[in-house]
Amino acid sequence: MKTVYVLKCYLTSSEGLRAKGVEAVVDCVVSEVYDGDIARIRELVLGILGRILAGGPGLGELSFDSNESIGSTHMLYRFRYRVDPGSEDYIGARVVVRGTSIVRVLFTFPRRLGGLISIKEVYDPSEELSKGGPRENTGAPGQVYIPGMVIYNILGVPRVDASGWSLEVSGLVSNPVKLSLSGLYELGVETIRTDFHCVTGWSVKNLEFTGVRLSKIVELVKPRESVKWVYVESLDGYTTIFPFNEVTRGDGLVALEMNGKPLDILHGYPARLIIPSLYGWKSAKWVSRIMFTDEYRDGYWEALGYHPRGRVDLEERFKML
Ligand SMILES: Nc1nc2c(c(=O)[nH]1)N[C@H]1C(S)=C(S)[C@@H](COP(=O)(O)O)O[C@H]1N2
Ligand SMILES: [Mo]
Repeated sequence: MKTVYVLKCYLTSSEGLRAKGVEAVVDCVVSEVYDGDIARIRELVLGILGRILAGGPGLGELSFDSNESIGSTHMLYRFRYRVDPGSEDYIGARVVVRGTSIVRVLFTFPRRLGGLISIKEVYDPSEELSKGGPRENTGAPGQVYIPGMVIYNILGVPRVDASGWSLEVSGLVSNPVKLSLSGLYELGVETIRTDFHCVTGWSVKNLEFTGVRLSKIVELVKPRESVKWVYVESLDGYTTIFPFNEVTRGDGLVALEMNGKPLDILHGYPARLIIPSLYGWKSAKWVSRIMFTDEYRDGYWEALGYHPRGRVDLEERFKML
């Protein structure tokens, strides 16, 4: 048996994952050649489990769950590991393949198995983000254009009462605000036409969104010098994060309308983010809170290995470090 080369493992989680029964995620960076032999993936998953579980892997059972492509460059394989084959509890394993390399293996732990984790280190995005300057004219590498947006609601569609809803904008700012729907309109709305790109590989051309520019909201709340990140929370418990400078230089929107009509509930009514330069998971629907902060923390998909920034032009699908 070949020895497993694990570069590093991180411990993480998010509110939304907890709501789905995942208490913690262990995210391991690996660098392994993959020649298409699924046995190699199984061997690797078991090998890493042996390293990260306090007390070793034991005599559990690893079973294949599903796989799919992520863009034209990546594959994602999902497995389950039952520590005790007699129990329903399992550790989920997500294996990220990029071209001919296995680059990441992530493990999701339910609460009852959280005690088995021996990893404590947390991910630091700063090195990763030192790459990549101004926007590249590369288009959307690895994407396929389709006629309309695929609707996602990983945590369900929340019940929304727009009259009671407000968007809190807070954190390290001198003027925190709570904006109602009419309050947002009073700030002044603009209409943009943009392509939209989901990290799984689909894109839609030329969509029309109307809303308040994020740069306008920045002017209003006045973030402190130390702000580096924008952390976003939604009514359904969804969270995401992106660098502050993507907001100040970009064309991001708190969108209230799509094609001249209020957003459909399925597309995030009453308000969602639209950040055209970043993959779609950063464009949180049913947004309820925008927090300016100096500290990085994983949102829902970031905790499952997705990139802290997610720039489309640089094809930042998964974390690399
Ligand atoms: N609250 C919430 N926002 C979300 C998601 C979600 O599941 N819940 N999915 C994200 C992903 S992965 C994508 S690609 C886009 C899809 O937007 P749509 O559902 O309006 O097509 O929404 C993003 N925002
Ligand atoms: Mo997505």
